[in-house]
Amino acid sequence: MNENLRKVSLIFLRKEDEILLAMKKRGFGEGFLNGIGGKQDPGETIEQTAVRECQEEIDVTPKKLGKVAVINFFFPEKPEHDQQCHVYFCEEWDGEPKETDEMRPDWVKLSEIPYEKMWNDDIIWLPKVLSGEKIEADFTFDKDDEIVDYKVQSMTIE
Ligand code: 8OG
Repeated sequence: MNENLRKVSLIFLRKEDEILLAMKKRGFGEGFLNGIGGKQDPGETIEQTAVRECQEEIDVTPKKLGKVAVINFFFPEKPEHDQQCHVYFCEEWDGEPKETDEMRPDWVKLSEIPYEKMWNDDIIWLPKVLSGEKIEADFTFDKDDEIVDYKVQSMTIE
């Protein structure tokens, strides 16, 4: 695991055959549908980041998180975007997902996930974790955010 990368969190709420995706209204990934998350603040564990971001972005407090992936994103031409994303599924939470200035959440059927509206790496790894696999992955992007190289393997840590 690369300990030097900035860490970000990503949570997908799940219920029955649906997953919560949200349209990012501003910032990195604007316009994409995604789970809920963001950058780790100093002094936080990455799980604390995951909970705080969920509270801030959709007004929901996760009660239990299950880590399903750790993904390193590399942008050799924009190294300031390099980050390590810790991905969680959550099936128990307090509150109802609400739209905020950052995110517009919506429940989506697992069989109808609109990968064309998501980051272009998601179609490679998200189906694997949705089918129960835990993974570690590296993705490298070019200056136009196209994937130039990637590796996905079963999670060996945690
Ligand atoms: O705080 P900030 O807006 O930078 O957070 C970015 C969010 O986007 C964070 O939850 C991590 C997530 N994210 C990336 N890259 C990718 C990606 O390639 N796929 C998905 N699904 N999420 C990503 O930073």
